[in-house]
Amino acid sequence: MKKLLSALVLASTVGSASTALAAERTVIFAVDNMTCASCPYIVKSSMAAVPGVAKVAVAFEAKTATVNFDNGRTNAEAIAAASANAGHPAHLRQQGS
Ligand SMILES: [Cu+2]
Repeated sequence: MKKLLSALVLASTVGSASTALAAERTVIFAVDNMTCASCPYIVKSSMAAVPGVAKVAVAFEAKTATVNFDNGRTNAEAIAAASANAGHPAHLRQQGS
């Protein structure tokens, strides 16, 4: 678990530094099945594993995931599918710029 957490921290740090030139996009998903404290980590790691995803912030109480991604490399559907495959279907709630 410790290893997973540091990998996530590393992934978000590297991601946010490299998005300056990308067609960056932020969306908010409502995430299903957020039943325990481990769920945010599962959702975060599954979404962050999608190539093109730069940053994932999961809010356990709100049951939402805010995702930054490169619009040219992936899309909201692919990110939602990755979360669904991990047992947490995600529904697009809000589309940012
Ligand atoms: Cu859980």
